[in-house]
Amino acid sequence: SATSSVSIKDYSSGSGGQYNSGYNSGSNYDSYSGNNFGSLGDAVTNATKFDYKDIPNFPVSTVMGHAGRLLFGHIGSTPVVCMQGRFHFYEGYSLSACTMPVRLMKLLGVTTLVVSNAAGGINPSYRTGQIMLIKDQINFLGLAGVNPLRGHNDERFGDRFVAMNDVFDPEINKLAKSVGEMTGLKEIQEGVYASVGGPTYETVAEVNLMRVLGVDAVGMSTVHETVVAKHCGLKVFAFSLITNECVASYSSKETPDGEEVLQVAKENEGKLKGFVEKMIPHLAKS
Ligand code: R1P
Repeated sequence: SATSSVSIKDYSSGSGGQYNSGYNSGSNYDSYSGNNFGSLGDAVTNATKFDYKDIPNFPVSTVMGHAGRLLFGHIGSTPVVCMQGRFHFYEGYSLSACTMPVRLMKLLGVTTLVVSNAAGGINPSYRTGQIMLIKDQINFLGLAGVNPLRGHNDERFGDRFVAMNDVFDPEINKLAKSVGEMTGLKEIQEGVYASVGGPTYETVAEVNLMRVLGVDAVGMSTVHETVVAKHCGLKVFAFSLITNECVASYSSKETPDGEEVLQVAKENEGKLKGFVEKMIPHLAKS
């Protein structure tokens, strides 16, 4: 999200650059993948920017808050590729189209993918504005057979079967917690992210089901991106901004809406940018 945060992913490329990006990229790039946090792109210095619509065969962002731009530049001394805007299943794209940029980053030479997202808090102790470092994920679409790796396996990227128990590194999250605290983030959480197809938000019964299942935060992205990143051997660091507290009671008068998500994302962009700027050099080293 522009936010996608700036999802930053790290890429490594053969031609020698060392990038770190919100989405992962090639020559030791870190990449961000973005969502509703467009200003994360401001962390990228001397950025060269390409609108998705000008890149041949690239999908375009159709969701508010996702600018639809690919940035190449640096954070500190680390080369990064940054996606300002990601692609979601509910936009009508297949999961393989949604995750195509992850493979592009791999081909560019990215080594580490940083993924950010806006998520609803399922854990009753979570509050709007908190950051949750992702320690594990539940792939609801995947459990139902809708997986970006379904179909022919392209051996150039990875093996047919993919271990998913070791995607998120506890040591990186430990480091991220201390880096986050140093940059002024309060009450950083660490939890389980689950993705649903969207674009509908969750019913009360679904929220309570997810609580029983051990979900801490829910969204409509990220999980399929980390699947494809793991398949092609990228390191992954992922976090959520809790943009709303999911409604778990029929007596509540609250309802989630996209404007609120964007608003909370905007209010927190500055601190997320500081966090990502501090984390990238550590990720580039690890
Ligand atoms: C819902 O408000 C939107 O915000 C989140 C959800 O997944 C959904 O797309 O976006 P990102 O996951 O792209 O941050």
